[in-house]
Amino acid sequence: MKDHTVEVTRGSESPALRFADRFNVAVPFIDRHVAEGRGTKTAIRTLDGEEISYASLSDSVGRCGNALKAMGIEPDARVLMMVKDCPEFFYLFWGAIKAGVVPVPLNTLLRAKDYQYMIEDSQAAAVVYSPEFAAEVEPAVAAAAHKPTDVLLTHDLLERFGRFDPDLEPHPRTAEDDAFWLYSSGSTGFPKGAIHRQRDMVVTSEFYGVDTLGVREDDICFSAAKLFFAYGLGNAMTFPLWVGGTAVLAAPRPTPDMTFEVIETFKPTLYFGVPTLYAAQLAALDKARPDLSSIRWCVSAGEALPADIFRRWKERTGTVILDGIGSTEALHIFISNTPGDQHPGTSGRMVPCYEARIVGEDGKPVAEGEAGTLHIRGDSTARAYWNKPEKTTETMLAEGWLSTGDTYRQDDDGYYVYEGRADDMLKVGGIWTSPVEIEARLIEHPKVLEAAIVGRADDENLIKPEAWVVLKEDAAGEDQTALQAELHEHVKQGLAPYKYPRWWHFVDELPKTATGKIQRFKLRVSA
Ligand code: 3UK
Repeated sequence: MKDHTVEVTRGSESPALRFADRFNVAVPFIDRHVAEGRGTKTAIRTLDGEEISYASLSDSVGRCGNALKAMGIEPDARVLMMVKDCPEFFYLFWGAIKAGVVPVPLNTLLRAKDYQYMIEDSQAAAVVYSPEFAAEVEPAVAAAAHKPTDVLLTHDLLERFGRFDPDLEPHPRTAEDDAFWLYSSGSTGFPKGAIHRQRDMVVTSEFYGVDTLGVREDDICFSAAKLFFAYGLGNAMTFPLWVGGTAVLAAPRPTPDMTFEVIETFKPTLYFGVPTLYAAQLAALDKARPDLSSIRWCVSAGEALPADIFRRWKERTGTVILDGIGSTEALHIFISNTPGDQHPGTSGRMVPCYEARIVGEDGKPVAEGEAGTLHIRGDSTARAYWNKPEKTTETMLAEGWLSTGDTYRQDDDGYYVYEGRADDMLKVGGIWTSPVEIEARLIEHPKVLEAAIVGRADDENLIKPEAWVVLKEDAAGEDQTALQAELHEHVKQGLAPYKYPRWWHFVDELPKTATGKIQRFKLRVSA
């Protein structure tokens, strides 16, 4: 087989991939299109009016890889990316991979102390960021005990481009070698770097992208979920690049107005959102009448899509939302509704190439129809968490199984039904939120003695943080409305903006176990 190629065999039952012995994944995703005659085709369009062809993309990727090499960044070293959705994200991500460097896209909504942790944990060789995030990135770099060799803005990296050759020999890799990391939040609130291999993006693009969703060369993909999120990375980067389609990138925060404007302007054929946004868009559709007719399929992931939103969306727009569950560790969606088979209120069925089992507390498969923890197996799952051997053992099980930490059951027709998280983490707007982290921030306030955060469903049936607060004695008599405003501001100042509690309760004490652990499940039921 020719170097850096992959063969796809689609039998009647088990589609299979075969990789060349020497395989750098930047070649089939980027360079292949020029070789296949797609050089002049548009790979990326942006809200700012940029149009990037496949030939230009391939050149910029090569230049960027050469720039990293010239900076002295060695193969296997990590480059942290706090980069907004823009073409430079593609150049840096793929340039790094082509040069054998490991890109690590980070959530751009985080705060300095989160970035400091990630700089130290990853021992990053370089940090590249968009100017919009300077106020959080710069103090993080200054405070970090580990000093990256290079810290630079995306446009500084670009300025260096002119000086570099677009031709870059792909660093020799195999399909099994590491390619990139994505940080995922854990129940302690400490992020864990999930290590993904060269083959993983090929697996998700073929089996979810092409096989399940039906992505094709004439598709225009728009993802409201940003590229730093494994969901957005697949939707707006790997899927269109795999088939030679077009990605539409928009940096601003995804609101109903922004997403409707992008859809009307760029006429995407595939649209990817999260349940919270679909709910907000539905509310906005009471007044606005955007033309959404370009869309062939809508996709939802990140948290469960309430059946009611599915129905109202279909009624209003005439398009169908395909809900599917994915994770950072699996890279993309592994159980899904499909164009030919939708069951609202369920996550659907297995994506080809993945297997699932539902196990009880004893680790053994439950009886048919019973709920338990979902384990999955497939070729795109992260091989380990960086530097977290215990978390790796807990999550990446024997024989390739991955524990999702989600509680699932199969209904009578075999569709997978989501029943919630096994632990206390909450998903807010599709993003993992640790109750412990919000509690810790609340406790920093001089008037707060103790705090507990639980998830509570709002009117749209979407989860938001709810706070139970025990005040210090001298604050106990104060006006609760004023206190609430003060604490709200305090949380918003210290944490990513989506993490503030939407409901507040001031109580005399919190329910605790004998060993002093807060019993959050008791607060969840008493709301
Ligand atoms: C939850 C869902 C019910 C579930 C993701 C698509 O969300 C993604 O990755 P994360 O690592 O979170 C994973 C966890 O989120 N979840 C995701 N989708 C659904 N729960 N229904 C759903 N449809 O708890 C899961 O374990 O942030 C989603 C593609 C790639 C992704 N990384």
